[in-house]
Amino acid sequence: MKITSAKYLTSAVTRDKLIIDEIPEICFVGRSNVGKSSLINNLAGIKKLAKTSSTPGLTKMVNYFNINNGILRFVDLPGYGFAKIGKNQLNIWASLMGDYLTLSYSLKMVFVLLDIRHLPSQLDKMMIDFLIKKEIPFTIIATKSDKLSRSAIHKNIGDIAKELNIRNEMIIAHSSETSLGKEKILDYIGAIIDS
Ligand SMILES: Nc1nc2c(ncn2[C@@H]2O[C@H](COP(=O)(O)OP(=O)(O)OP(=O)(O)O)[C@@H](O)[C@H]2O)c(=O)[nH]1
Ligand SMILES: [Mg+2]
Repeated sequence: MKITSAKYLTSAVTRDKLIIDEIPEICFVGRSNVGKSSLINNLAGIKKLAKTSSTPGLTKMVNYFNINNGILRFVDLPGYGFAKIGKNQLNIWASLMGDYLTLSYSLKMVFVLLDIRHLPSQLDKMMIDFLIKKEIPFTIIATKSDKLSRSAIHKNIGDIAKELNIRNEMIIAHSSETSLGKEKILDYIGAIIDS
């Protein structure tokens, strides 16, 4: 698919502010700093649509973006594994995330982002287990692929797949710097919302 327009819609910090309607949603999860907001900007072709930062923990809310005049929404979820947040904040994060993932019935796909240079962490695995348990469809996006050579990309995808017990084809390599994988992800999203 082609993204012809992308606009920030709104943010939710509490459960009652979540959007519950029939518009298809694609959401992006992963640890802080993994590149969720950068991926959204890269797919939309707009540099500052979602705020990015080299300081982890920037996205604290559920941020909604209207794609192609309302036929689809992208949802940027707050990152996990940010060391500096307290237990209280962690609980708030977990309950907002749980509410979003269980209440959004028009959620079509969760993109779970992993840094291609590292094996999935305990928190990544917990997130994936949660999605499997709730039968929420997900696909892995291996981010920051510009940091590796082509052969290393291939090798690391194999290692991540093995660690998660999934097929290599369930992982898409991406780079927000070079746009590697961008068209593949957009075509994939197109197929998801058409089906
Ligand atoms: N080299 C490279 N850097 C990237 C890529 N994607 C993101 N980054 C950098 O990684 C940092 C974090 O990116 P964000 O997109 O803000 O990450 P996030 O997952 O939204 O982080 P939180 O909002 O804190 O959860 C920024 O400094 C980005 O420039 C990529 O594909 N390649
Ligand atoms: Mg972000």
